[in-house]
Amino acid sequence: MHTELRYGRIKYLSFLLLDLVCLVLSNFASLSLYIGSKDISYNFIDHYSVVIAMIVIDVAVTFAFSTLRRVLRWRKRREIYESARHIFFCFIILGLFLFLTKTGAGYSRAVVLLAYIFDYVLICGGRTAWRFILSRCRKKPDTPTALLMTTDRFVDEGIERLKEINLDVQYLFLLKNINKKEIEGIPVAKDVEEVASIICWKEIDKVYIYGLDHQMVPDYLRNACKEMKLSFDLVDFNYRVIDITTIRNNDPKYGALSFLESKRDIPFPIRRVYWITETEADLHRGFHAHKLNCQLLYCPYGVIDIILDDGVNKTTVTLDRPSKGLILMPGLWREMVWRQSGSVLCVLASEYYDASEYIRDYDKFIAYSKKYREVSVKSGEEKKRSRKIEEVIA
Ligand code: T46
Repeated sequence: MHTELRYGRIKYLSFLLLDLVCLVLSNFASLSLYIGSKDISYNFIDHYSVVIAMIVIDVAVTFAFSTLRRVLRWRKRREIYESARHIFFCFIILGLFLFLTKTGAGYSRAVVLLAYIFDYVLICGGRTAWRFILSRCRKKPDTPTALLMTTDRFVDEGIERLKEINLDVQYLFLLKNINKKEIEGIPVAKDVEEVASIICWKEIDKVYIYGLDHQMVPDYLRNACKEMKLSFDLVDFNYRVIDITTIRNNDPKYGALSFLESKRDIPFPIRRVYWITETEADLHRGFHAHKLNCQLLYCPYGVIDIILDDGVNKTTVTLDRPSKGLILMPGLWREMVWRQSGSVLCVLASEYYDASEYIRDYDKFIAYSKKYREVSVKSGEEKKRSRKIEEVIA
């Protein structure tokens, strides 16, 4: 849709002007028909007053019900409905005007009704034609433009990643607003309403969600994209090692305080927290992958190796300090090895416990990960998962 909205508010105004021209033309057409059929003289002073009233009512209804913003969306049936609703409101208000004013008392209701019927046909046809002309005039940009939604922890990485796949990030939206108006010269939307408005009015080809679980995408934004027929892609990583913010006092006897913040450090909703204690050295646990569960692992005491396997490559991350965290997205086989007795493993998880969401058979995992990679895109040196949000939800 937005290909036709690339002209932003200018296009909005051009549609408003088009509406008014259609309205005036319809009015004169209906009046000529009425006078011609009845062969009567007509008070044109009254007529002009009614035309002016119609224009004022039309503009007021347009703004009050955001009619243009609605009708500028793709879906034809929706536009037909929105236009009908708009005309219905105008007709009711004008009816009141005719009923309450002296000018209106002597004015023919038939002319008004006919004018609105003409107007409906004219604006539906006129808008389609104007859209067609605008889309023909549109100059395609060299690099597609994108709005990137992510957390402040992953914003720099996300911008880089999109550059790698030849996308120009024009706007940013961070899950938790950090009161920054821009990052690296890219404006940051302050809330979802602003994002929806950007999607609606600005030159955006795609919306990208970087490093977040799809559940973090607000419904409002999801619906706005859907309505604007804007593709909505998730680009995520398999895992990320993060530094957990840790505060130390000058006096070491006070120890250290580490913290994690939802929507800033944790890119998924937290539904479950669990921890593994009373362990002995060389304990091996895990041997499974998750289909849905996103996790953040950290070891507040001791040393634990996390061996990760994406079906092709294996890597080991050692959690050896409380300030080290490991974000795991679904689709990774893991094995945990306790390197020190008594080491504690803490996990923040995005899902409630559900045994059916685990893959505990390695052969099944290999088959699953192969399927998963089929929806991946080659980006930079490693493969990054990029999925349409509809695929994720399905
Ligand atoms: C993971 C690693 C890091 C529950 O009933 N509820 C729970 O929330 C959990 C986590 C487990 N359980 C039951 C299921 C098993 O009967 O506890 C038993 C042991 O679980 P599991 O063999 O899955 O434990 P680990 O150490 O292999 O894996 C656990 C988590 O299950 C897993 O999600 O990523 O820790």
